[in-house]
Amino acid sequence: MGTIDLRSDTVTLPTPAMREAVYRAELGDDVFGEDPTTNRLEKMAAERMGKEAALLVVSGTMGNLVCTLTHCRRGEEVILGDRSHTFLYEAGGMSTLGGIHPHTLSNQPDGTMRLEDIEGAIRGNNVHFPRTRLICLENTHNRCYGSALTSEYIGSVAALAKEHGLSVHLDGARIFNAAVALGIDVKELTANVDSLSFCLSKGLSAPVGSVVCGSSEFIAEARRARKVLGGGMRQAGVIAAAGIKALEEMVDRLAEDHENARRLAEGVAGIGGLSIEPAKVQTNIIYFELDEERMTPTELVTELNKTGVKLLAVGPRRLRAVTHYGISAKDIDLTVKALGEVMKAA
Ligand code: TLP
Repeated sequence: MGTIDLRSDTVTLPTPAMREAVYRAELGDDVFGEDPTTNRLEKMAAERMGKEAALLVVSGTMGNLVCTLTHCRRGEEVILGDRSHTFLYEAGGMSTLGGIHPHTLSNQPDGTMRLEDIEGAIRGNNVHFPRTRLICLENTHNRCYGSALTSEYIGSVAALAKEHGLSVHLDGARIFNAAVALGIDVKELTANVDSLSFCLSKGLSAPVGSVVCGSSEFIAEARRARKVLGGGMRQAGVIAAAGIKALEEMVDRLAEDHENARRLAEGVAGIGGLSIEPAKVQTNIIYFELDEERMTPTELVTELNKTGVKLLAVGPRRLRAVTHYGISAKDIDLTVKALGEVMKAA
């Protein structure tokens, strides 16, 4: 059997339609605003998200950083979850490059932060304190089981932010997974945030790229922040062309990934020594625990690799699997079989 790579949806390869679109893309210099394909993608993304404007960036990490740098000045503070990607996995960019102070609050298992915790974290006007400027949310929430934040929750956070003169940024790396899982238009999830970043290169399978969306004024400033980070790209249409196909052709099929994630969770639940709550699986990310001490997650991953199945060990007892374009129901069944055999042999 070939490799079944469940480490991340970032491993997805461009579709034949994307390769064709890249080949045929009309190009120009995007720093002069003259790349027609990038302009088309940005217009399309802004419309899709219900925002005035959009900006193509290299990665989700750059998207979140560009937005944070645009919202905040040095010494200002961002409220965000302690399990958020921005806090855990973006190399501390906001403080390294922006002098911006992260204020973390507990993420609940469903990826939310309690409204009362957020309200309690907003600083008063006191010379001892940094100034609170921004609240960041993540949807779907990677470390919180790929859970989807609802539009009602996002609306409540945005109302709180407004009351206190703060802005809201959404790390929507997998925002389309959330919209598909909730069965709603993605605009309902973005309507109340001031900025968002979403990824073309995860479940949507484009090779590179994320898009930042917001007001025209915000995006004009974000374009400067992107330039500061060295992210002004020239014939960026080679990236944007695949992104256009991603938006046109790859969104609705995410439901299949969610179905496969549930199938995998149910399979894992039936294997002795592994535990998971399949009911928690809402989108394409599953986490499960290795209960027994006879093996570490890293050892399990190594053994499983020998069968052609790749997973990620993400904690002292925890593993992660992510379904995506290129993973079929049959691959899931093979994975469950391989996992069962490795656990039995251990
Ligand atoms: N997540 C990656 C790893 O970095 C963990 C993954 O495999 O899931 N926001 C969220 C919610 C993300 O999950 C990621 C990537 C990013 C931002 C960053 O995107 P990139 O990798 O494009 O910088």
